[in-house]
Amino acid sequence: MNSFRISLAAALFLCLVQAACAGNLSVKSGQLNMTGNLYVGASGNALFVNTASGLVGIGTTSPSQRLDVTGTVNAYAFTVNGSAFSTSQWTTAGSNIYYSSGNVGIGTTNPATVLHISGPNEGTSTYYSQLRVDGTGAYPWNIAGISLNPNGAVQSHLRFLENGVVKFQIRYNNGNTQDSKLKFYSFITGTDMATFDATSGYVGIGTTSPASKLQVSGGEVQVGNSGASCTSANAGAIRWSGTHFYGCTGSGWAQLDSAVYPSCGAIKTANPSLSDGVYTIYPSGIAMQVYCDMTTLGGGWTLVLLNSQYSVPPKPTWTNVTTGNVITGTFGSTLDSAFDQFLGVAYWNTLGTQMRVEAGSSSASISHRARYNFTLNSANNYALTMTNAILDIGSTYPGMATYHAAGNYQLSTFDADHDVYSANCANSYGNTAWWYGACWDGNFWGGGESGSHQNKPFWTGSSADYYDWGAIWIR
Ligand SMILES: [Ca+2]
Repeated sequence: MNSFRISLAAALFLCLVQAACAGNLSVKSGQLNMTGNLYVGASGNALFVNTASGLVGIGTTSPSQRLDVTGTVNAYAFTVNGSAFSTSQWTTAGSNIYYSSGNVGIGTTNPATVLHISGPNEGTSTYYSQLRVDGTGAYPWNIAGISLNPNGAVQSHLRFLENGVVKFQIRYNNGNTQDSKLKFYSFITGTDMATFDATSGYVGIGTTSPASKLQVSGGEVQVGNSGASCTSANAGAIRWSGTHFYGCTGSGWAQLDSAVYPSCGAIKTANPSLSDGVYTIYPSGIAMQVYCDMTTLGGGWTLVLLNSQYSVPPKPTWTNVTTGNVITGTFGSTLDSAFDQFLGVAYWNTLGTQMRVEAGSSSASISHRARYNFTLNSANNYALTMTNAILDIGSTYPGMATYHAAGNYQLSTFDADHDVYSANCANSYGNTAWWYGACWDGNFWGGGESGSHQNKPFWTGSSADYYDWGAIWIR
């Protein structure tokens, strides 16, 4: 079959005038007939008709469909087999579209839920992969929100997953149980960890049935300190500050717990205006009554040893002299002729770093007073170290420092001989406890009840330098 590549007008002219195409193109009964292909346009593709196959091309001379258009088609409408043409699975309903026969994936080809978003939807770390809901227009339409609306009054929830595994859930109602509670459920522990009762407004932590505005079960409530002032606005607030609880009364912070101080010095620091007397301290966490000198040399002195009655001195066992508080007589606020005391040496280092040693005819009439920095070495049977001497009253230093501490002698009791004497010095001196060497020079228990020495505190030596009253303090 021959083909012509001419313009339509030229073909018609040739046929009509020269009958040159009589075999391929003819006009019969007003109808133009062509047996070859039709090429229109300079390139022959403005319109192409393959008369053998019936395929029509626009913009192409190689149509593969009944109508093949290389370019854009503009039309009012298309129909397919008589129905409106559509390539979308979305269905149009008025101005709405919907899809109800499967899941929709955004960023995933395998949506696991009705709507499944995967990947960085904004492509930046600012937005991560998140569902964003904007509110537009004026109030109330500018409110952005997400509504969870289960079928009936059953559970609705937000779930938090880790690599596809559910870890945590915030849910309203519990499965099909309509309890009107918002619960914070952990899939890790399998429990509801916190509950907000939407009916009562009560909040429970560790309980799903809070009986108060806030109930915490199975654990502690820990509070801190913001430093806020206490006013009527925050009356009832509780805080922990330093080592104590405080409650806001509306006008100030009041301490709620009883004071717990390790020493008279700590009490003095917290309460500078207190006077001398008996106080309770907690040198090892256990309550212990001691006498505190709150005035001398700035106050804050804990009495650890007193010989004021020289009749029946304390005779502590080793256990008592280390962790006890041995008292003879009547302990109280009177320091003269009332009681003798030997507070356990295990506490001495916790009471302070300075030792004050003094002796005289009474607490009001001191003849000697010396101060030292001191330590007791518990690993060496509480051997005594006294340094940095300060003489406040008198002109001599106590034998306690010049002999017993200087010799680094250990503490001995009648049942624990740590002295350097062949026998036990404590047995020789009324079963009293002291840092005996062989045996003493300035022993605050004197001869004990042995009768060979005064049963009084000796400042130095063992002959004449004794007094009716002697005390050791620590700050
Ligand atoms: Ca001995």
